[in-house]
Amino acid sequence: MNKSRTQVAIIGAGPSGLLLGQLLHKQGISNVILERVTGDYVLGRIRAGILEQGFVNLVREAGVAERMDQEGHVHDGVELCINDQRHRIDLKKLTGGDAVVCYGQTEITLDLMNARKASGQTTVYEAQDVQLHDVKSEQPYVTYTLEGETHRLDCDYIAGCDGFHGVSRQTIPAEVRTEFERVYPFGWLGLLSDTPPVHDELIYSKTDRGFALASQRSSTRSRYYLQVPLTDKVEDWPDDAFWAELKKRLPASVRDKLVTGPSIEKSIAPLRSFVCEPMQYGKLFLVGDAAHIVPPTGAKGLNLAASDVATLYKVMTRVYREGDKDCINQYSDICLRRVWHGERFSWWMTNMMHEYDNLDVNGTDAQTFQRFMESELDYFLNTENGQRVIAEQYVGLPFEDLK
Ligand code: RFL
Ligand code: PHB
Repeated sequence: MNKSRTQVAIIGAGPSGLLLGQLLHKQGISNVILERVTGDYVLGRIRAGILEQGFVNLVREAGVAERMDQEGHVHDGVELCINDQRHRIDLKKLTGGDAVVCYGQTEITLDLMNARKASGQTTVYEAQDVQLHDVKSEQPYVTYTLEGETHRLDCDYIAGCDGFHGVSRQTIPAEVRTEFERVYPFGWLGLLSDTPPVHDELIYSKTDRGFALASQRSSTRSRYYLQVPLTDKVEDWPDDAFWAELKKRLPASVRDKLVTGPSIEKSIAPLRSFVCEPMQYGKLFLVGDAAHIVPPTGAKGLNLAASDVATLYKVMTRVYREGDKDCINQYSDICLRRVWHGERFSWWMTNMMHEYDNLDVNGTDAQTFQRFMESELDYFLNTENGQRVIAEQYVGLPFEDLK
């Protein structure tokens, strides 16, 4: 058995694991990342595009912001379009100066990977059968297999940054965990293409045919989504069919500006709200998608991961700098407070913006539910107070400090 030691073992080299690793490294806290797949595979997953200010600040603190600051686009506003009626939420004006940055998760991940390589820290890609041991004891450790050989990594703490399907959450005994879940009766079909975006800001569009989102990665790369039934497969949606349906769901005033082209990536993501409580058990901390999932409608997933990272980074810094281990107990409560705000906002946005067919929704028949949502939209889009509530949450609530 090959043995090694580090202060913090990080499971998963997604944005949570890589950002945490970089921040800890800056504080002189050693860490090793164990990742199940290859770096290229991680970079091939097309996901988030919208970063809150809190996320941006954290990337700057990690010293990895150069390209994001150069190439990211600041968006001062966002559009919600309801049956062809466009409403622009002026994020900057309504929040007193906040905005969001459009810069893809793929690019952030690449920047973090490069910074980690340059700093000489260890990342083990293709680590198989990762298992967490003795997480309730003073000597936790992780085992894994690499190229057929078993390895043991001893550590002080373990950060479970291994996403929704990872092993870390399962390590917390079922009787200690409470899981909250809502699975939605539809998915999002996403398409990435090297075509100029149809509009300079994001458009979330609700129509009788279903929801659509016009997003982007740069002035030459677009990302679009369509609400689709869960039974649909990517093969059911050749590019031409995607573009034709998207056109029908975009507001008439931008529809004709849509530039189409071959897809670079196309995939269907199911929509889910999920929270695991608590987020800490002994020496194990759950971070990001390992502990919680939101439907993408509010653009909150990656941003909630960032607030967990910020909290764990502060906890670890205090533990190693000041020897104060009591602050560990604050981790779960601080994270969960912000997580539930993000969960509620994403659930609410999803309810308001999607078509629910004839399914029974939250115990209400679809027709009645539809009226409730129309009334919500009428109030929140046509009053300044309502728009401010959306704006404040879209740009992200503040990060909470340790006591
Ligand atoms: P990740 O990105 O899932 O990374 C987890 C990593 O752990 C590895 N892993 C393991 N490693 C070792 N051993 C094991 N047993 C392992 N099991 C898993 C995995 O290979 C992976 O590399 O979680 P992380 O780092 O917490 O990051 C979370 C974000 O990826 C996620 O919240 C966002 O992408 C969600 N999301 C969005 N978030 C936003 O803030 N803004 C957005 O605009 C936004 N758009 C989206 C999204 C997610 C989407 N999909 C496909 C789910 C749009 C979409 C379509
Ligand atoms: C994206 O660009 O991928 C994106 C943007 C906003 C969302 C979800 C996804 O709400």
